[in-house]
Amino acid sequence: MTDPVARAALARALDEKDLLLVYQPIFKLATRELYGAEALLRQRRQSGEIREASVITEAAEEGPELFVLDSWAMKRAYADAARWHRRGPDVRLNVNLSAREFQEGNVLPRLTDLVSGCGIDTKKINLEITETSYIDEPEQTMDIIAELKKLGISIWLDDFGTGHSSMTHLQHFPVDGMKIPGTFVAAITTDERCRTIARSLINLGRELGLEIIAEGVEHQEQLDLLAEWECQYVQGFLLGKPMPLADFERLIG
Ligand code: G
Ligand code: MN
Repeated sequence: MTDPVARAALARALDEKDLLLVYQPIFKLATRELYGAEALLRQRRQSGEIREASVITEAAEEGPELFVLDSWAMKRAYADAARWHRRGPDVRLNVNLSAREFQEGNVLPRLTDLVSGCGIDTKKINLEITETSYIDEPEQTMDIIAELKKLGISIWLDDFGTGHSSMTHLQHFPVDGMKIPGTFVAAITTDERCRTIARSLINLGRELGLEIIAEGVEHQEQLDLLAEWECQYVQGFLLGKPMPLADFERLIG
């Protein structure tokens, strides 16, 4: 871990429990029905202000704290989603998991413990693996993914196409879905190349039989293009911002 200030902030956040999750809704594009929500980590400042937790997550990314942080977020998200499911609505839960979890950190027993501890229906969990780092040890990763899938959990590639080895990941790992990054979606109406890239990614995902969520949808014109390309699911400020748990629970009724 390189930055001592960030590391201290992380230790304090884990200690003082000033972390929280917010939920951003994900919709079926064709019908505008709710599909699910992505759990996103936020930090509550002493002033009460809530902000993105990127300083903390970046600090955690390199050290052992990552596993503590991931476990904290998963435990909280699974407990929340188990409560939604007990009330009836069919809402998917997307949670983020660092690719590093597949190389070290015993993700399998930790995850098994977490899911059995809260009674969530594992078929409603989408694990998003961030694409930003190369997944080393493909064989080990493959075994873990196979076990996770046996538990009923779906595996998604987050920010697909921004990593160094996206196609290799698709080749080796039996993933269930891909997320088209907001950075691509942001330019689909203004940049010809970006439009081609995003449309091709959606076609690629469809031909591989994957589910697809386009992220970062902010404008109606973007939504219209994604609909024309038959992208299944959408997430973004146009449709719903990340919101506190209570607000999301009101949304699902
Ligand atoms: O890559 P990942 O899905 O983990 O990141 C999601 C992040 O993007 C969240 O922190 C969320 O607040 C942010 N976000 C969600 N929707 C939008 C959007 O429509 N526009 C922008 N700029 N950011 C978004
Ligand atoms: Mn994500």
